[in-house]
Amino acid sequence: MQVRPVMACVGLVAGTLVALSGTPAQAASATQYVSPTGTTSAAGTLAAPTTLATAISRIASGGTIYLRGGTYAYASTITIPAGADGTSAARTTLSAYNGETPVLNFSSQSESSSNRGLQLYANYWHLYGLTVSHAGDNGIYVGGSNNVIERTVTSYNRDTGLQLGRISSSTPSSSWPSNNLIVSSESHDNADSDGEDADGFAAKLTTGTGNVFRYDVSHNNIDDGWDLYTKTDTGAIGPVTIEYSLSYGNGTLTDGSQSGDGDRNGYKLGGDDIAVNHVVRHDIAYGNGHHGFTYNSNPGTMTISNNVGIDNAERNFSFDTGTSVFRTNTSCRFAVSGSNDKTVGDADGSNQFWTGANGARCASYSGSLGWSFTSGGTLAVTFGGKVVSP
Ligand SMILES: [Ca+2]
Ligand SMILES: [Ca+2]
Ligand SMILES: [Ca+2]
Repeated sequence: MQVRPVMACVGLVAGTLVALSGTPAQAASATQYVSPTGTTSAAGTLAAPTTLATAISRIASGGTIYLRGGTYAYASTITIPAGADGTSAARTTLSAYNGETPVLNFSSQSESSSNRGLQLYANYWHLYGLTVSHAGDNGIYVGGSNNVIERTVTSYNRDTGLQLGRISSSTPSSSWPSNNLIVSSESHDNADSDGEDADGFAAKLTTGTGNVFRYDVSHNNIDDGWDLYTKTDTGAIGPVTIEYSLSYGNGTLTDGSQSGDGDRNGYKLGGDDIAVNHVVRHDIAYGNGHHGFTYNSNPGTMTISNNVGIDNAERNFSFDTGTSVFRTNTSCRFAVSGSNDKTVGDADGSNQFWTGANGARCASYSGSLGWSFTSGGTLAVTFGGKVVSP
């Protein structure tokens, strides 16, 4: 059992635990259990579960916090603080217990940029199986590095569902969140009242290198499915990889409502004419309200390969400038006329872009869309009931 050197309420002085505030002195714990009816004074065992905030303050580096199923009604942001790090050998885990479904519901928050749901500011954590909904801003905000975010659902938040970005305006670019993996996760129906900011997933504005999205699904958010916006004020973000993922129906919420101010792209890959060499491969953009995949003024050398765009409202692939490399992409239209693709850069004959007719590969992408996560966590997308492997 390890004791973290500095914690919110407990200090270790000359080998003796002392309470620095009203909380009883307690060594960092390897395992904590949390339930919707848990209390701050409980031991955090399965029989006597505690609260999430208390468990976060107690857990040892490399330990595990288990969340029982049910709805947790929170009015205040839950933060996993900077410095409360796991290690590369043993991440600290915050996980749903035994296949149960914990839902962190922040619906009592007002819409405000200071009202995020769960903030992960530490490094080397593993979040697993949580749903975070109805926060006044982002559902999950990741400011730390080397984290794994797995099997999460972020929905009905009043800004982007899951966003990566710096912890504060004084965080140097060398400490922007890096090497995070978001895997087998879903983000949907996130919408701000202005209808222009809430994306499903975003690594934008102030993010470092090595962040990866894999086997993720973003749908029916009011703005974009993914947003990798970067701006001159703060400088280029690091290259992001998005792979084996699905973005559909963005720009229209599940209840059918839309915003005139939403950007409505499946994958929005840039901003402010800044070059960042993102890697976008084996992804599907289906029925989004504007472009499927768009450079959005990124003039860099992106890797755009093995993607499929289907029935997006404007272009399936929209890359007006740059030196991106396009290989084995497929663009199809069945029900939405849209516009011809534009792919400035290195696009060879392996692609089947849409310039008025479907190529042979489109036969695999007709019929209604379905998807599920496999038991192993990969994403299975079907068209007309048949699994596709872009
Ligand atoms: Ca906001
Ligand atoms: Ca927008
Ligand atoms: Ca956006």
